[in-house]
Amino acid sequence: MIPRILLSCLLFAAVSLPSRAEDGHDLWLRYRADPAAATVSTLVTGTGSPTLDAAAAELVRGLRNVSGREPARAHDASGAGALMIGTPRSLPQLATLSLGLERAGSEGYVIRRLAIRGQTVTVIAANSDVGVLYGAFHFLRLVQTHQLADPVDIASAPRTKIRVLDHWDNLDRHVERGYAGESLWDWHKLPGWLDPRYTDYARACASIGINGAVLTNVNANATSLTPAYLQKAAALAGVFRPYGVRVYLTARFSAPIELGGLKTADPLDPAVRAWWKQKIDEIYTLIPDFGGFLVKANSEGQPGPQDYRRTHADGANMLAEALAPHAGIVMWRAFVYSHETPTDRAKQAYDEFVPLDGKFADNVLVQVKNGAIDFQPREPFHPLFGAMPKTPLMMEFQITKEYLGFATHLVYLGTLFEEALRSDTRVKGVGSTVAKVVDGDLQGYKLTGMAGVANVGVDRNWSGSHFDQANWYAFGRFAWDPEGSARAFAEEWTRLTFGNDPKVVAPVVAMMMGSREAAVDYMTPLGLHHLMGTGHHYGPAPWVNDLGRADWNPVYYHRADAGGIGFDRGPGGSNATAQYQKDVAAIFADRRKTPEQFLLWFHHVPWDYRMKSGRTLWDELVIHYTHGVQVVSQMRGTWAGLAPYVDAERHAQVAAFLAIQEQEAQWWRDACIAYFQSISQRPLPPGVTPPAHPLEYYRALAFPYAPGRS
Ligand code: GCW
Repeated sequence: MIPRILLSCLLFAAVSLPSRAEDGHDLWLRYRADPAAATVSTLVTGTGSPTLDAAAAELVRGLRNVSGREPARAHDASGAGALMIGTPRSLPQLATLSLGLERAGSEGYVIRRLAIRGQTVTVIAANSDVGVLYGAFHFLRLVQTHQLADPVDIASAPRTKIRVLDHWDNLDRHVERGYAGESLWDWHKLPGWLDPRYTDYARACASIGINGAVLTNVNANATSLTPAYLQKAAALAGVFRPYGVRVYLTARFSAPIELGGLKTADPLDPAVRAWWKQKIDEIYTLIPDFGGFLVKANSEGQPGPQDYRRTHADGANMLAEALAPHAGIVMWRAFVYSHETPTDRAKQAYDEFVPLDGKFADNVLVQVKNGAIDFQPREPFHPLFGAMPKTPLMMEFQITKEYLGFATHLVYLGTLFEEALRSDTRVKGVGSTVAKVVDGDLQGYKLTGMAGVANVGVDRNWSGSHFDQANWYAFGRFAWDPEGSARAFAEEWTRLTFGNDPKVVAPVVAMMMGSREAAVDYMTPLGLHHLMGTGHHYGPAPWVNDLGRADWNPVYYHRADAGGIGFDRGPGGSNATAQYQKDVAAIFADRRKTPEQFLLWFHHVPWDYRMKSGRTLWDELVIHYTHGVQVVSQMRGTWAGLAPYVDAERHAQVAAFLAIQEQEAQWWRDACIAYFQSISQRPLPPGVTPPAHPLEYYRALAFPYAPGRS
């Protein structure tokens, strides 16, 4: 028998040792003990609701862990250091205070510190329960990042209404373009088993303002609309509901045929319309707050209204009409390109959708990728932004790094999001940014939204790597505020994830801020795009020229020949530049005015063309490729120097991943230089190391089991 004294020693050791593994599972909601953080003596709450209770529970959990002391609970402000949370309805005392609650709008919050009966109290107030929840998470962020300095008077309201994660998750749990393990949704065990991760997922989403999850892949499977699967989706909706996260599904356009036994899915056919109406009514009996549908139609083999010579608007409006009585919406994707259309793929979405402006029902948003090709490391902004004033366009970003090194490369996407959102469409003069299109400010959209293709899976750290969590985080923060700052979000995330020590924060933020430019350099510098391996999109394959459709081949995009390299999209070429507002078009159409980062996107340029640096294009290309690798080597060095300040577990994984990234960056650089040199026939600039292997070596590499395949 263990002596009692020893037992209590053991118990003490068990509770006092750092028992929480630093495996990344806690995301940015780590709530580690911090003697320097602000404390709360009493948490004051009024009448509860599932959402208000979730807010209170999160505050108790966070404050208890950070300060080591559980706040007392009360229903009336009492004593200094109290924290009151609620809406004027749940906590009537709040109605008597001058909080400026109109600033919070319907979903935002106010955080104020003020004196009540001579005692200083802090208030988190909102006009809705979910606003209180968002305020609670923001308060915890302020506590953990030491930003609660007096006076406190913060008001924040989301600038977009629909802030969703799009999960490209299949019912067999394979995640298309997913690099973080299988799908979180354990369809087979739903609805009976509710994995606690579902709650943690909802907490993470709510903490950054995400209010919707599209559960299923846009390459849709009609089975997700069968009664059995709707029950499963309803179970998830039940878990997410207190956190303000609504469930959406993808609608396979041919479902009336596949599930309903109809002969057609023609959106103007009365029987088809009746089928969808009945299906949608059925969904709402199970999920009363169902958000609606996301639809990929007539794109990459998906069925759609054009199969029946109907338009995208006909298809979207059919679903919208049935969803409208339930306040549901349709997010209809503009990612379309057709092999029957011989024009430049970059032009096709604009050509198809602009004529439909004004033809969509009020509860339809058209979801547009940030660029006109496909989530490349860098693309100019999509010309649809600004071009459809009568149709709400929502932004679609890709958080999962299909084209940016999968899970292992450290590539912070905040700067990509920021670059896209700050792009100036000029449709209403200078300052008509994409952010202002998306948040409705510019063209008066009533519905607004932002979608991010999710990067989460069952991996212990959710996103496949510690730093990939930052991309989920930054997406949510930008969806809340499209004019937010990538640097500010990187700093917040770093403090929440690795602590407030300036010795860590400054170098980590610097690494993050430079990381995406490095990836552009070692993969696709100067406007190059779509050079990746076939199918899995892993690694470089600029030589590929034998795929079924011209626009699946990298050679279609880079067009390198003895004379030069790049895709002529100016007036003498595909004239895609004409799809932009005229001042923007004039810049992109002129190779001297085009920013060099987009040069080869818009122009076919001679190898000996003089760049702004004075170097030839060929030399500049090689220098960019080389520089990208150098930056990754520097990131490795920086990270190695952080070993004393970061826990061993996370430090080791990031270090290992950076080593992989360095090798793969070198591979990208070497393979691309070897290939382009075989065409340019130019020597490398002096002092530049030649590729490690001959071109044939790179061409022969094969990766049949690369993850995330479609
Ligand atoms: O980027 C491409 C991906 C496909 C994806 C498609 C889309 C879901 O390679 O995997 O399909 O875009 O966005 O629809």
